[in-house]
Amino acid sequence: MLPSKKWFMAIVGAFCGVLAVSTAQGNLLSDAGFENGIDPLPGLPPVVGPPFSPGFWGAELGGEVPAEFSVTPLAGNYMLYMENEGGIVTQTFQAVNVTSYAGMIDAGLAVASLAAFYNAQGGFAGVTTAPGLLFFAGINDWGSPLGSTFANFTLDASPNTWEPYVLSAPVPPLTRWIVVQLGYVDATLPFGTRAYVDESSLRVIPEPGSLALLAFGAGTLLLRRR
Ligand SMILES: [Ca+2]
Ligand SMILES: [Ca+2]
Ligand SMILES: [Ca+2]
Repeated sequence: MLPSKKWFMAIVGAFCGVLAVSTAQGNLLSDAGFENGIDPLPGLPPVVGPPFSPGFWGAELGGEVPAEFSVTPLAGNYMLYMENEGGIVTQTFQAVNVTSYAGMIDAGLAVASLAAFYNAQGGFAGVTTAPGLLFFAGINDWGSPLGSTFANFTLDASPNTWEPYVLSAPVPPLTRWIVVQLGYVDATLPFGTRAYVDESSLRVIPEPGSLALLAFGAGTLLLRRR
């Protein structure tokens, strides 16, 4: 038997409601647009500790600058730059306390979504960027992550375009801290040149399966109340 129209509308309405709530989750990153104009940024040790310190960016070799080298910030007046630090990946980190999401995380229903825009002066060959998410149970746990996920992508050759990137991963249960990595692969970043990031965000959202379940539950509840 097909569900009635009333049923259908109740489910659709509940789903839209849950979806609206989940997508309205705030950006958990501080200085997400790199508008503080700090150059150079502090190093990584103040961020990853131990203990973790939230609320600011730490960079191996980078800072927040206005337009330069034919690259203009995607938004606002400043953007993050990084330079080859002589290792494998040049990294910029921020530690985020996600304790307020503990219920959803420990139930295995949370997804972390990192988004940012990348750009460079162009002409680099091969994989150029390495965004990442690292998950930790405690404030002193830098050496023992619960899990991590990294991804790579390659920029276009134009300094006039900002390439969007989204990295999503399930948040391991017991996670209380997420360290965000914005990175550039050093092999593709010639010494003395700069590559950029702007408009970053980290959101912790219900995973799609749990959204559907929630919507179904809410829809059922709505019907029962009638
Ligand atoms: Ca900016
Ligand atoms: Ca490095
Ligand atoms: Ca570009």
